[in-house]
Amino acid sequence: MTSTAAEQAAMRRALVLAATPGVPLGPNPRVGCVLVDDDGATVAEGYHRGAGTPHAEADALAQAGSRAVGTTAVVTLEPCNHTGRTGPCAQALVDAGVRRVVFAQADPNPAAAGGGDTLRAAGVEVEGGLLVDEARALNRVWTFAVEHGRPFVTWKFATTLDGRSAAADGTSRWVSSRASRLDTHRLRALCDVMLVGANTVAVDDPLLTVRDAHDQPLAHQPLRAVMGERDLDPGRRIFNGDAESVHLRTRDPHAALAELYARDRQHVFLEGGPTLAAAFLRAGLVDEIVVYVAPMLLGAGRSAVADLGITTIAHAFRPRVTDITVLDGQSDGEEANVRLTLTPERH
Ligand code: AOF
Ligand code: ZN
Repeated sequence: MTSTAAEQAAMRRALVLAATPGVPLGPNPRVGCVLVDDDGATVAEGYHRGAGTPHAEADALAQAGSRAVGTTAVVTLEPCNHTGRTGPCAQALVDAGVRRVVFAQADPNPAAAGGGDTLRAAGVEVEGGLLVDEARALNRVWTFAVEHGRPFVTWKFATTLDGRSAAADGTSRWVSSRASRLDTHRLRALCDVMLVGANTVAVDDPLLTVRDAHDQPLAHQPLRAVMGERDLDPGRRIFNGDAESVHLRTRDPHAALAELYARDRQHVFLEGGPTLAAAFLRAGLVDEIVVYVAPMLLGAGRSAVADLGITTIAHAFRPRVTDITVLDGQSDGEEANVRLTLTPERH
């Protein structure tokens, strides 16, 4: 049996519930659940409000009470099968007398997967895959991190028209416009790690906290991570201020990401200099690129990225453009910048 029109409508509603604004970013996916009766009428709705709080199914079941008996649970993620921070949802649905379960995305988390089988074994009708693309997009970063066992990496940089990120004397502060810098803070707020190289910390001494992202609630500051073997002065700004920080004493991008994933981190915002960017690109560990292009020429100075070992045009790294946005600088008396978002082709 395939899903009914009422179940499809309920899934759309569950996706909206899952995306309820204000849910703090954390290690858990966003999940929504709607219980519908045989006539397709909504009995209860629920959604997950972040790690440690009830799962979407448990939230909906609590609203429904005894009215859950005989209903269909429409949920954006396969009900979990494990006792993690909370109990297993598959068993809770069985215990509540739910007759049928329709989910979108199969749970990629090996610790929690298998809820569909548990439900079937208990005699519940189960169907997966309804609006799966929408559900995966909703938890794009979580899905990637769980499937790859490492955080998703966004590399951000600002550049002049001629590919420079700093002038010959090292000055780089105002390559991009104020609008670009505000936009960067907004993107930083969506990540859970800000990563730079030890050289950047030694030379530029960035604070790396999220400021000016006031259009959205900031439940927590991303972790500030610095990577590299060289010793650093504990007085550097990254080790101070109102956010956690860590020094990863490795030059290997794989090792750094493994350490961050072990700390439950899923989205790294790579803001390091050209050397760190090149190391991640060479390792195939850049999953998204955000670049701010400023209408400025330097003709000399630091390149935005270090040597990638490419000597002929046929070997050029050619990411695909997924978005082009003009950031208007006019109100600040500045020229407009262009933000490009790109994704590497995967073979
Ligand atoms: C959620 N919310 O509504 C559902 C989840 O640590 P726990 O116990 O919260 O379990 C987290 C895992 O449970 C998560 O990675 C996912 O695999 C599964 N389902 N998680 O946070 C929910 N249904
Ligand atoms: Zn669950």
